[in-house]
Amino acid sequence: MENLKIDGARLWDSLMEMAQIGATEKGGVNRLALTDLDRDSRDLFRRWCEAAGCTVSFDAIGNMFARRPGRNNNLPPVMTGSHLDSQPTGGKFDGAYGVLAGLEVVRALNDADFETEAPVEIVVWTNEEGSRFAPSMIGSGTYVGEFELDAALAITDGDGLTLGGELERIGYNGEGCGNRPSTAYFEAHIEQGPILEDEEKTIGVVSGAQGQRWYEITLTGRESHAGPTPMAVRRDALVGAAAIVTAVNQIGHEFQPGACATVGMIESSPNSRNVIPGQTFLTVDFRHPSDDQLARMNEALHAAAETAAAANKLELDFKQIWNCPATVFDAECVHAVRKGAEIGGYPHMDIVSGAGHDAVYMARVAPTGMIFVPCEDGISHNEIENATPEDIAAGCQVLLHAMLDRAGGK
Ligand code: HGY
Ligand code: MN
Ligand code: MN
Repeated sequence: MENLKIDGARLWDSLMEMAQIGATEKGGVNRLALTDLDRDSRDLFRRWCEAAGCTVSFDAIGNMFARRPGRNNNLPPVMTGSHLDSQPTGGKFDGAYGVLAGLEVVRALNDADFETEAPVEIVVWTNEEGSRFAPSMIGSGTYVGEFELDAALAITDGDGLTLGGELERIGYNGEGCGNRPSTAYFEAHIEQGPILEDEEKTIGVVSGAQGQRWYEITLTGRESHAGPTPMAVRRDALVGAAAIVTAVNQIGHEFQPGACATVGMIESSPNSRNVIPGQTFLTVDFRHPSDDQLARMNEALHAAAETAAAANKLELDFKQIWNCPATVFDAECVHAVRKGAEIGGYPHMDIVSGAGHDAVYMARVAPTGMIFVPCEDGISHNEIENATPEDIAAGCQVLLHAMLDRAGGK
């Protein structure tokens, strides 16, 4: 079993071919969830899986499952996967790597005519990024019961299109959704941060992921003329939003070590240069390895928003739209990943994921582990995101070992 080898060149070629779908000028991808490009990437993945002898199905939230039979198909499958949707200015590797590493494992097992004891499944999770439809990880979250299916299907994008309607439009609305027993779930992913590169490690043995909370804040003041309206009587919604943006950054620094705090989106209306903004909308993304600290950051944000609204005579609508607590992965799966790195002779280290992943939700219903590989300068969610063929291959080799450790066979 330990002599089985993945084909790094084949994996790299598949990644580069997948990256053509939604390719951007700067070398990244723009493949938002449930767009025609997402459909095209799913179609390509499906063709490749069927050519590799898998049967492909998809559930009511569009999660795809490519199944390779084992010797005993009554056993729950060993699953691996990630996502094909990207950020609007995303990279070639975020998500697609985990999906295509899973396909490469299947291709390598086929080459070796190796029959696993338990069946193997590769998963493509719907809307992991949470960019077009918020929050993140809706496909895996619905699969494990964190989100109610009808509520998830009713989520709308910025143009008012529903997730369910878009799923039907691209033809990936299947039947049923719910976690089936799984022997184990592994996900390969680029680290999306600088630690592995700084520490000169090839493999990150991921022990878990930090917690995260998402907010939507709307401030309503009064539009009025930028000229005749005296400063003292203004109700300027953008001044209030600016105070909150500053407060978010201060909270991020205050709750070190560990906190991350980001205002990713801000909209101001009517957005005309000589009209005092009457309404602003902003999003906040908080992260921390400790749920207690996240709760305290939440209180600090609430207080800062109230103060900013009062100081500018604004109405405040403050919504926490998502709370995903910190996750610890299954010790046996973490050990299987570490063992895989040792078998491959790859320098490795334990690491906690700064990003959210579908593995975070799968950890609620199955023994789960993750494998990280470095990305150049730790940059991700950016079109210049890059990784080396050698690291990409190493992570996939470790994935193969870890999956076989759980799936058995010969
Ligand atoms: O936001 C995240 O951590 C992930 O990239 N969706
Ligand atoms: Mn990802
Ligand atoms: Mn991402």
